[in-house]
Amino acid sequence: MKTEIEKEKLNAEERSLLDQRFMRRALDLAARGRGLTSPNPLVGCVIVDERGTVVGEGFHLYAQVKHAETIALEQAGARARGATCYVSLEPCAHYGRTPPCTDALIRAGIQRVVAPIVDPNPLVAGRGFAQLRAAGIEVEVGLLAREAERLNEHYLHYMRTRRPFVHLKLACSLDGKIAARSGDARWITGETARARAHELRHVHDAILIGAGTALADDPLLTDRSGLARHRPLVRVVLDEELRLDARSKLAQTARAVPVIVFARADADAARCRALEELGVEVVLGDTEPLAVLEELGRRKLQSVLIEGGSNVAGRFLEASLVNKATFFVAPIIIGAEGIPAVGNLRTERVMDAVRLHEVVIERHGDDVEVTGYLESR
Ligand code: AOF
Ligand code: ZN
Repeated sequence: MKTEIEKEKLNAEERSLLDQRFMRRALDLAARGRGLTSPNPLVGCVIVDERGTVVGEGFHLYAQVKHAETIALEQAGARARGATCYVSLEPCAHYGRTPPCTDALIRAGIQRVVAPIVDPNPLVAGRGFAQLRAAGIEVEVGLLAREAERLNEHYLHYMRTRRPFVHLKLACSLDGKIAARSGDARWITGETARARAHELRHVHDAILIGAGTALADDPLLTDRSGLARHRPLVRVVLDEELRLDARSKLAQTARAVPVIVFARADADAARCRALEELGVEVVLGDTEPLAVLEELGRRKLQSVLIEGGSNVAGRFLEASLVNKATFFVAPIIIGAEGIPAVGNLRTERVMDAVRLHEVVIERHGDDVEVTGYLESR
């Protein structure tokens, strides 16, 4: 026969397994908002009654305005009384586009709130949990925190730094070249890896390239994932000397999908006008990576996908402003005359090289995707 202590331990273990299951569900629900919530976070919510039955579920979509908690509470109705609320981010405590979720949870008679992380939004930042506790609700913070951090890495980084999260993506040969000597880069990787690259574009607010790449490839840089998105993918060109051609695909489509060009203050005024007439926004001034990111942050862009070329990749890496990197490596060898993936980083010793952490490796046909995180500012 089991002792009381053993029984209690078992109950606690069961409870923690259930907690994990429902929190995973909340995170999965939140992820359904991918591409559809920015500038707001991905949030999912599950309400579970005392018998362990799910009585309400919800996730946030920017266009629908309502927060995940409100949607789940509406579904639960009176069954929310005494229930546990699993939510993937600290509930909000402020009046924004909606009234505070904390008030709604308290009013509904929720007994316990389980959430992985604090919302760094200065309007919330711990106040949500504090209000719930003050109302006598049991609050547990920290379950699956790592997963919740990853899920909202763009939003969280932006809220903490007011700069977009930077993800560097490139496709290279086995010997680390992104193009042949002529500049030709079509196509380094196969179709599957390229489709995956569009999925990456889909989850970002902006995409950034250097003028060299813009001139060499004349890319369109649109999100062709085929999935709906809430905000247009803003296309950004780092173009010190304002070399972007008014006939380029980017300039010609600037009225349909925004294009921002960063150039030096002394850039040619006539070229500037020609681009602006096409709807391109030209920002003159500081073109250093940090200044560019701060400017994008002021426009509430929470994430930027850098797609090259070597110069831009090198400058952002050197400034420690890359948060995450994805290299698609194709089984081809271009040779020393090819264009290197990353410009000069002044690496003297191997131990000084930039290293990725928490690396994930995936295979797309014969191509390999290597993704990891970098130490950044
Ligand atoms: C969401 N969805 O499910 C939760 C959010 O402008 P508002 O009123 O929609 O407020 C946005 C803020 O609300 C957001 O930055 C975050 O701090 C908090 N929680 N937001 O969009 C949700 N729970
Ligand atoms: Zn809310």
